[in-house]
Amino acid sequence: MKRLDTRDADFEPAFASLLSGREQGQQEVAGPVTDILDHVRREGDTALCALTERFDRLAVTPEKLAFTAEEVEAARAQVAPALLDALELAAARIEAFHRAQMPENLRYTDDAGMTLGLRWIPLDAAGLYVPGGKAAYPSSVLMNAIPARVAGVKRLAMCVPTPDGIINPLVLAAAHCAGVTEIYRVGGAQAVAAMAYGTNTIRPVDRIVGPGNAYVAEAKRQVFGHVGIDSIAGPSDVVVIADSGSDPRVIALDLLAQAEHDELAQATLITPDIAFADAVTQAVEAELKVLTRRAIAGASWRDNGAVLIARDLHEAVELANRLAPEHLELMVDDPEALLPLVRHAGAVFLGRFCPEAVGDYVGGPNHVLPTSRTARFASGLAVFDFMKRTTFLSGGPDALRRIGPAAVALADAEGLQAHALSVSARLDALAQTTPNT
Ligand code: HSO
Ligand code: ZN
Repeated sequence: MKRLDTRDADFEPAFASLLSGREQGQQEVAGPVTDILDHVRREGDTALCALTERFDRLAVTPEKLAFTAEEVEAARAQVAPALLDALELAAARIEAFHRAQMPENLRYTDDAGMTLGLRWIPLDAAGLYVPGGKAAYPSSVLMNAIPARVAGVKRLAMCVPTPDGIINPLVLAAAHCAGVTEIYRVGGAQAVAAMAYGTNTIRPVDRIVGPGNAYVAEAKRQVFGHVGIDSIAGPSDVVVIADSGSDPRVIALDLLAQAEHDELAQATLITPDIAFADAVTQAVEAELKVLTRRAIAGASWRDNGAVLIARDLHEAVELANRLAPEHLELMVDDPEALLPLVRHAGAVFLGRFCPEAVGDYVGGPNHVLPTSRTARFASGLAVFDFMKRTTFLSGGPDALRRIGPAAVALADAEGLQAHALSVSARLDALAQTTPNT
């Protein structure tokens, strides 16, 4: 854990090195991923089955790639009713928030007489990647699938690896809850290839979303352009701004909630109170003795944790803006007063009773958020990610007379004669007729 104080003479260089450590690193897997993509492109389902046998140790035929409705039902039956209720509550709240953000179409007529607008149109098909193994979060299935449904995407395909044939039943229950019916037991770069290029069994989609390991991330990068992708997720991070009005143990748990995600996760406390910083640091150490994921959380805190002492809460927010965190907690008396000062954060959690973990599961806003300081220019997953805009322009003779000559002038200047003529030929035809103004 790094501890820095803005009053120290060497604060700036130390903070700069903290910032640069939080930019996204890349693993070198481009070559093997290209091979896998080519293999699936050439051989379709045969490649998918062979690669699934190789990487997931699962012998499977093309007919068995998809989960049947019975298999999904059987998985649901294994899940405790209280957990199904929790999924339903989460799903309903996520759906409500995403419905509320649906964008409006635009249409207006300007003073030249042109009617202009844009229409939001859902994608035809989206693909959702769900990791297997330790990173398989049922909550992320909801967070990725529900915005697509709300946006109006007609077809949603989901791929999830089943190493040794094992699937987390809660992942299938979450898919069911989010209305996903097309689910394949395929993972890794081969799943991304199938969704991007299509096979006999898995029809291609238009955009692929969802987190994955380095191979999945690289595969998404390589298919980008052929299909759309979401942002590539780096390690999860949180910045907690807190003062001594909070219980140090509670703040320590907020930091550890991030740290327990993985060793690379970054948890940062910013506080104006040195004694409080000490108390939180002690509480973190105490909790690290008892948490079940203490090995992961401990490594994360040791290697990537930070405590920053600021002069006051305003300076604390300024530091948070420079960190551009994925999550920002404002654990102070008047968080609303700080909110307008926040410029770079994926999601902000206001008040002592609103920890990030609420937003991770049941708040409503998406928990797929910009990592690795990309909150400087990126936003969390939303219905917009499953929609695109088509603009339209409509104008009659009068409008063409008003704005057409400028188009001709610009076309001439660009040396594009057909462009100029396409407008001027119409203007010439209009000149033969009497204007109806
Ligand atoms: N904090 C993670 C989301 C998550 N937490 C899933 C628990 N499950 C990234 O925002
Ligand atoms: Zn989390």
